[in-house]
Amino acid sequence: MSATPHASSTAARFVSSNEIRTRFSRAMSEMYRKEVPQYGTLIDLVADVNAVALQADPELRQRMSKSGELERLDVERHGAIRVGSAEELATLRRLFAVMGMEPVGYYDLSVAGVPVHSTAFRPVHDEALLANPFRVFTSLLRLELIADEALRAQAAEILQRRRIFTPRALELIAQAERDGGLDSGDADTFVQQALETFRWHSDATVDAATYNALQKAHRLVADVVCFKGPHINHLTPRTLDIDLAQADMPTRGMDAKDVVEGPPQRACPILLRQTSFKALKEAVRFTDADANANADSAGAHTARFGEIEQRGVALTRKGRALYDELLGLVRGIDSAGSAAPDYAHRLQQVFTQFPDTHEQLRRQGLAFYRYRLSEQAQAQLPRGAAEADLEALIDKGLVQAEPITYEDFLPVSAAGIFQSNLGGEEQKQYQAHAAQQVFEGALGASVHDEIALYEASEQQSRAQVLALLSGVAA
Ligand code: OOG
Ligand code: NI
Repeated sequence: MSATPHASSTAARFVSSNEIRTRFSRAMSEMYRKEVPQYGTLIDLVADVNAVALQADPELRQRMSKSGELERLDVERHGAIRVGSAEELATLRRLFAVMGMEPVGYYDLSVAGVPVHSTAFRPVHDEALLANPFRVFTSLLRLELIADEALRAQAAEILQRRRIFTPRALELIAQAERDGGLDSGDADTFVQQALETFRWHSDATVDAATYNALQKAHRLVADVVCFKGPHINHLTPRTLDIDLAQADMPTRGMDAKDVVEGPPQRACPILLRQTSFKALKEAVRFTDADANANADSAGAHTARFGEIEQRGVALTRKGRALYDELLGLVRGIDSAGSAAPDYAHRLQQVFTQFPDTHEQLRRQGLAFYRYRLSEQAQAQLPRGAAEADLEALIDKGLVQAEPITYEDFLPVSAAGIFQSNLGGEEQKQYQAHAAQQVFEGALGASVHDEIALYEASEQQSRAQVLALLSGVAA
């Protein structure tokens, strides 16, 4: 792409995509706190838990302060939305691109009885993740999984009619694409306009009968189809102690989901652990509310909740295969999934088979690390003298390996979060089939392979360190 003279003369005035993402996530957080007051309570709880964790572990505080993480500890890590059509998904891709967020990963949730497939829009570069890691887990409804043909056609028709983006948001997306960015004023307008897409509307776009029929097909279908847009359904701050936060939720009046999703508590956290308070029942008004005052036209809908997460080291393909295998073993006991009464205990037991020191995780090629020169090496850089053997350099204390944080999601966990928040007990069964190409066709782009991103990060840091030590790089 060659920049037009116009674009290059205005480029200096553009704010960075990191800045737009930061403004957007802040605005989203404020909106959601107003919409769902219990989410504000969750934020307070997390702040208290994090303060306790930092106080108990001065080393952790120091490490986080040094890396710049402490400052951003209280910015939300992710949110989630669900859309209904290819066109909506493709436009979201363009909207998120303005904020430096690209589709990463493909998640097939039909395997877990949820008729969607998903990706996460997120920053992909290390500096951008550090600047603001905000990402949005985005699901596309799979209408083809609705068995009733007439209902499926009706849902498609309702979705075709709605417009989830404001005209001004669309203009600003096109402008950013054309010029290569937005200036500060336009960025503010963009954030404000983009926010409209994710706002809650208690007025449904359908009558009570239609809502009920779609709800019967799957509660998620009703959630996606019956409203003006893809309301943000949760936001997720980061906690430093998810078990403590989970235990505290009921004491603050929150109905916590039964189990923490993901791996068990460990000395070296891996991947992602998550839990949530269950979605609240909210009043909604159907289009026939007046005409039909005493029917169930003044209804209730369950969709919006609050979640917390704790992230650990990213796993290699080998590590991930071991994780999936062990998780499958625990969930397979009595085919109970996470519903078995002693689930947490069993999880802990089975995961004793997953090495739990960074040394082992790294040497066995189970997890990803970022290599850097140690302070000792920086002080007396032994250039030219180094061997290319990274392990020897680590043993000598010249190179340090830091865990690379997992920035993505887990399909089984995501399904657990969905299920506990749909407000129903019924389990649907779908013929599981991943359809990444279909999803990418709808998206209008391919998704990044998340593991390849971590591989590249690790590889780059390794090459950099070796180059520095052998005097190749300045
Ligand atoms: C998304 C649920 C998945 C996560 O953190 O795994 C998710 C949804 O409920 O729309 O956000
Ligand atoms: Ni989530």
